[in-house]
Amino acid sequence: SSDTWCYDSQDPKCGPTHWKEMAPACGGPAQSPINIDLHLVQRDPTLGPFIFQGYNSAPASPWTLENNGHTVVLHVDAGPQSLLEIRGAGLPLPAYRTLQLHFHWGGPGQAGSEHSLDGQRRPMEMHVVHMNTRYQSLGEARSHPDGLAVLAVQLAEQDTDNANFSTLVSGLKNVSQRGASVNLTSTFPLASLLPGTSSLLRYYRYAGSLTTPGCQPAVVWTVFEDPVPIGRAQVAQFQTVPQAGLPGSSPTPLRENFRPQQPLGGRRVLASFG
Ligand code: 1SD
Ligand code: ZN
Repeated sequence: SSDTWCYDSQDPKCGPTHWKEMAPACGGPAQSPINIDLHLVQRDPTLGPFIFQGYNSAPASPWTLENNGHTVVLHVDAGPQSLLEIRGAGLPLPAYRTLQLHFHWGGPGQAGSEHSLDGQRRPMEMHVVHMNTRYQSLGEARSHPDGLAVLAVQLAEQDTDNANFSTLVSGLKNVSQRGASVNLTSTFPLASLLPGTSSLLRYYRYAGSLTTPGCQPAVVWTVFEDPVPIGRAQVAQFQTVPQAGLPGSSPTPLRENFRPQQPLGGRRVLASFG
């Protein structure tokens, strides 16, 4: 694809302040990401536990990792027969099918999460993207406020590697071109990348948008309270993934691929606990 947008706020043409010129919704209401001010969140006792379907088993064949020039995407969707779904947790009916997960990160010594809790940014954030099963396509889902559900997981840096990310991180060296994709060398359950799947999992909930153009206000956001650890060296591996480079030019690393935080406006952020 030939996307015309970028994350570089210094760029006179493609940076986040220009996104609304290409995609008007980026300048509209209910945008993401946001800071979650813990003093302003409201406990909602109707926000029950998630039901994770298929998250505890490894898939029959390995998933595919892709460099799309803006992030690395792990495609986990096996089509309408997919057994990966989420429901419950106050999500609109009937259920949401898991499509892909991808990451946002910073640069050396710089936090790259999109959401923050009381202003605390983390080194990385993982998004697990789901589509409401009542819609036939991603395009259709993007035009409805209940079209997508994204689970946002804060990744916290630790000294030692998190073995649950090893397969994915070792795939990064094989997606060194924009558009490159590779099958991972082994399988693992999606639950191994989450802060948990128990009924005690704490989360925040608000209505927002895609954090990339077209920025459609189509996302039921879940931000988990607990981070998942990732190794310092693993974070550094993400920061070596090359960005969209023109053939023949030396590629620059893809870094700081997070959108600036957006105004909350009149929105409420709900908490499943408290
Ligand atoms: O940035 C992603 C984008 O790549 C795509 O996955 C989209 C869903 O169609 O979601 C956004 S995000 O809001 O999850 N960052
Ligand atoms: Zn994202």
